[in-house]
Amino acid sequence: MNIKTYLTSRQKLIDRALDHYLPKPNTEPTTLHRAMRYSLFAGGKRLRPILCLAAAEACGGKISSALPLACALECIHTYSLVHDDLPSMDNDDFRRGRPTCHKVFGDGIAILAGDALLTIAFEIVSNTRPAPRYDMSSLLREIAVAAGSQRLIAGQVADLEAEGRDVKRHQLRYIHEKKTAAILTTSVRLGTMSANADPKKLRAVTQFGRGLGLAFQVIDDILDVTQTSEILGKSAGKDIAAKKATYPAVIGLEKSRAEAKRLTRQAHNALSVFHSDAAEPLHALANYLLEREY
Ligand code: GRG
Repeated sequence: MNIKTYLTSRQKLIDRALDHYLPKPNTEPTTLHRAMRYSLFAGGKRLRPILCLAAAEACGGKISSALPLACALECIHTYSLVHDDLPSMDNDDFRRGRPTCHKVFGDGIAILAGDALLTIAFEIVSNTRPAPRYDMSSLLREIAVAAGSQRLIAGQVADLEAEGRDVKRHQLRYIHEKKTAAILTTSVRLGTMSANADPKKLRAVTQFGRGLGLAFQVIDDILDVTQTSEILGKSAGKDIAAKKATYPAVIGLEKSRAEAKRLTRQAHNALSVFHSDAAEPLHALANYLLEREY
């Protein structure tokens, strides 16, 4: 399969659906809706929703059943970026190739746009028609737990608290699991749940998501030191400047690359329960993420 063509067609599908779910820019309060759309349609890779759809595909599900869940994941991810960029967090001026939300709309509106993106995610999930094995409350719980105080936010807390400290490898793994791998794992799990897959397949994609999510963050850490801001579309070299806990800082660049490859191999292996054709997009996505340049 041609992964570039696949990604472009999925991105278009997701963007159309997001445009449908988001209030129009002229809906009151217009500043808020413009700020939400500014960050959401700033050209993100749409990885989490694409993974959600690919997992649904691997389990023989319908794209249309997974689409609301995929959109909800992108809203939660974008909210986390908007809040992460705030002066009181990572204080970033540049994201997805343009000035950050608070730079354009001010801190107050950026905070509220993030809040509204998080909230609308749950409204969008309510458009899903659940499959027999996984009812609405299990879908809501899945997404709430992943975004909540013991996963995404726990990762952000640990990340903030680790700044400037001497961080051990197991602490770094904890941050990556919570901050990055949890949402990526939930992305493939929700796609799988939308396809009414059996518990064996759900366990397999959970393992896949963990390996892929951890590899993704190791690569993200590597790119921060090896790429330019222009290519990344966000400020490069910030991790070192902010004395962030990263893989290259803790184990060095070469060992970090080897670790990303090992985790990606683990992710591939987790998919052995699937028919190889059905899981081809998931395999291709894992390879693409390992080789990515931004
Ligand atoms: C503020 C609650 C809260 C959480 C913040 C997601 C996060 C936690 C912080 C963002 C900073 C960061 C480096 C997080 C790790 C996840 C990550 C690598 C995000 C970037 O994801 P991409 O590369 O971005 O998929 P695009 O813009 O392409 O969607």
